[in-house]
Amino acid sequence: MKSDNKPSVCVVGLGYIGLPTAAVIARAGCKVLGLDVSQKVVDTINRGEIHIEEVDLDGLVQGVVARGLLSAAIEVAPADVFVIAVPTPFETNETGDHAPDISYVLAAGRTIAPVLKAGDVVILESTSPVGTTEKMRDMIAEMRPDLKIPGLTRETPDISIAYCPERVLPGRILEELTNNDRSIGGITPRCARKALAFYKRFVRGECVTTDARAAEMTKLVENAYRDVNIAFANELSIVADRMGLDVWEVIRLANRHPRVNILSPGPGVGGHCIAVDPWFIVHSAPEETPLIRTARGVNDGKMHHVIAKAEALVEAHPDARVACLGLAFKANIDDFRESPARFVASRLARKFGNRMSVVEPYADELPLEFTDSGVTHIDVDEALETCDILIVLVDHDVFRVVPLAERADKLVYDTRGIWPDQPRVVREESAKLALAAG
Ligand code: SAJ
Repeated sequence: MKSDNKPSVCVVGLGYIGLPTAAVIARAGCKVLGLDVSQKVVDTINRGEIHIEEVDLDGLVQGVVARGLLSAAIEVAPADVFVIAVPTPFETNETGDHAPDISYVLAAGRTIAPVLKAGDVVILESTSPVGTTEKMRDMIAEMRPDLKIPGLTRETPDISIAYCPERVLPGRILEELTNNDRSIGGITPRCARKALAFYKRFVRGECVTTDARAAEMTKLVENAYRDVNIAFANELSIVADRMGLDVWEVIRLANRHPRVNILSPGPGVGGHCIAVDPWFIVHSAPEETPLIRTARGVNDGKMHHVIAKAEALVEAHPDARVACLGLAFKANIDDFRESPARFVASRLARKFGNRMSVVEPYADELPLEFTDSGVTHIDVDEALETCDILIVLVDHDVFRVVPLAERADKLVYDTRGIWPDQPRVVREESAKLALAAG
């Protein structure tokens, strides 16, 4: 370690988590090398620019690159601390089983193993199935028989290995990286202590130490908790529709109970975490997870439910122009990956392309699947002027603030409940009546 006591850091993977993490560590004064497999990403960052959208990240990266604290490369170099933030996707096989793919984590381990030296700390941040940190440890042990490895030696190990998941919300990453509490799971208690000392340099939230397996499970549990609770809200929305009730009103009232906090229904659950991580638990304990598995099914099923309902509505109004509001996976962000809104809109586009438009203020152009569909990309003003049916798929603030006067005469299918005062709103069974009347 250098004399100023600030460790040099290597962050492996410069994506949605890795790049902000690298920038925040650099801001704390550590010299950071970011590794990425893409030369384009490396060049962009070395110019002080960024390849992802995140609030305030551009200015921060520009600053730390200009001060020489952050640089990017393809090739690994020695460092005191290694932080691995690579993707852990899942694969769906023919039987519908979702198996986690930890090959990127293991590849990252293989990349850094040759440059590890005594005193180094290796931290895995990627969301991972329980046992992944130990697998990475075993691989490093195999490649570096010269090093004493934690959990595999009776002596003081040469290196420390820990699992420390991030807990950040896209759109608030920089703030949450610094302020949220963190679980720090060491392969041994000593590893946890070493990792904690590192996080204390840039995390203001509380850092709670535990073992690696508990920390891995904690991360999965947090997202499964949310998935199950959103599934409850989504199921309620379908039940309420069938009974001719306004689900938003019911939830608002129920949430006045001091111990009830129902989440919001929507067109399904998107993003790269909440719809993915529960499968990691199901895969590890298939017999013991009927609730978590069912919740996934309910949330995915909600997308198809919304498609069917929107199709019925549009088909019943053959002369109407239709606008789908939003493609992002949630409000006020420009992330369209794994988005239920995008899935619903693209399905509708296949059927109604020529009389359909999409409003997505966070996109410069529509995604590829809309090419040749006939769908036009318009702004909210044009949608209000030219469309008769509005299908609200994302609760962007720019949609939320549209006053009643500008939409009172529209037929609205509001999957996010952003316009409680809307008179001509389409509900489940009552939809048929509204359609008949409309
Ligand atoms: N959603 C609903 N109803 C709700 C809340 C969310 O339908 O009441 C939908 C959203 O529209 C979106 C999806 O769920 O499609 C997920 O959105 P989100 O904002 O709940 O979560 P993410 O995926 O952006 O981030 C989550 C966070 N986890 C938790 O809140 C437990 C974040 O803290 C994690 O760091 C992140 O996953 C991750 O990386 O794991």
